[in-house]
Amino acid sequence: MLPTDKNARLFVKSYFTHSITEAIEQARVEMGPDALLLNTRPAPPEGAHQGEYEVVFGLRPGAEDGGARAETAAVDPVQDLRKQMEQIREMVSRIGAGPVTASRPHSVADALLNAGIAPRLAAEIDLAVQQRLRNRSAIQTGRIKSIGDWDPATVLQETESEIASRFTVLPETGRIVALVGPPGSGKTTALIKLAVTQGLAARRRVHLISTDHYRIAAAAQLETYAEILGAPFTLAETTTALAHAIESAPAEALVLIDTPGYTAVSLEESGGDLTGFLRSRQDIDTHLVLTATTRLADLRRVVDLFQSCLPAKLLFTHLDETDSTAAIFSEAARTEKPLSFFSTGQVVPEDLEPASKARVTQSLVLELPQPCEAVA
Ligand SMILES: Nc1nc2c(ncn2[C@@H]2O[C@H](COP(=O)(O)OP(=O)(O)OP(=O)(O)O)[C@@H](O)[C@H]2O)c(=O)[nH]1
Ligand SMILES: [Mg+2]
Repeated sequence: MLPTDKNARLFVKSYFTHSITEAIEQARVEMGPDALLLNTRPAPPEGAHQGEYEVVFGLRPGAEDGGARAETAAVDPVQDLRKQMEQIREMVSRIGAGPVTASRPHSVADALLNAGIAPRLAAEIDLAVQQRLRNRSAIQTGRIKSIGDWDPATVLQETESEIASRFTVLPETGRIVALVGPPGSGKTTALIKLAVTQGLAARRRVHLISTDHYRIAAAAQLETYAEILGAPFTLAETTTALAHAIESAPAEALVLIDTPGYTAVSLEESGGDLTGFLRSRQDIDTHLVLTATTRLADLRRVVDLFQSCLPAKLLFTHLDETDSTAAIFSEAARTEKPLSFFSTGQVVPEDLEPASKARVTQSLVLELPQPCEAVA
């Protein structure tokens, strides 16, 4: 027997699943085609081990047998059901009789999940988009329109606005900048690009510092660039030398600090001094350099690892190698750190652009397959 919500006069049951589509399939099998989808929300902590979503379904008493009993009831069952649906209005949508396929998203959340956005974030955006549509219909018509009645363009527009509201961009640098990040993420290349675009192109003096004394070639790479740019270069082997190099740069100069690529192991073994230094120097604008092609779970791990440096911003590279901005958006939203610059290739200095909301949201919205079906 299903639990009953006496006020709504519905049997109510929550499904904890990894996708809303999965919950709909389960509810159709267990509760039959008359089950009503009442609500979706991120699963509370006690249910989260079963799935990221709590999807709530309701079933009118007597409808468990597929509605056969409802047709013979004394009260007009259709009218009764309509009344209840009016009461809970926009939250209620009926599960269609057609087959549910995994490739056909049934909610904004499913579409965002398909696009690669973190599950909890996708569910939160879904709820926020529903709220936006409720507000919109209340303002426009004085009544709340069922969410399934909205045209796809409006749903898409509200989804894009909601995505844009969940992250920030700050495409600028402080006077003293450090780039940190995992090996090969593009720190040195981005540093040179910044030296040109933020320094020399703005007729500003630039001072380059490398702290990568572990690999001769790494420091030599930066030193060569410094020579080409006509900028002073210092190899700082200790944090004391680093502090001295920063202090000895001219007061108006843009100081750019390159760091070694750290893994979890090397960061623990040899990165402690540098991370402690960066943490203690709030006047240093530290950007965490990340590859846009990294799998979301790995990206999250790297971001958490480099939290020891207290980075102020995220700088993404390799945007030329992926059409997806889902990982960029997911981490920018999760960490609430602004996006600073995007590296879009190997060419110095051209392949660097200021981070923009449009670049992130437009790619994401393009990935939403059938927004018209998103809130069916
Ligand atoms: N396609 C592409 N390649 C890039 C981008 N940024 C950097 N690269 C390339 O990636 C490689 C590594 O770049 P580096 O700047 O040396 O990376 P790093 O983070 O300094 O590397 P380590 O110092 O070894 O940790 C080089 O071949 C770069 O040309 C980018 O945005 N797109
Ligand atoms: Mg490097």
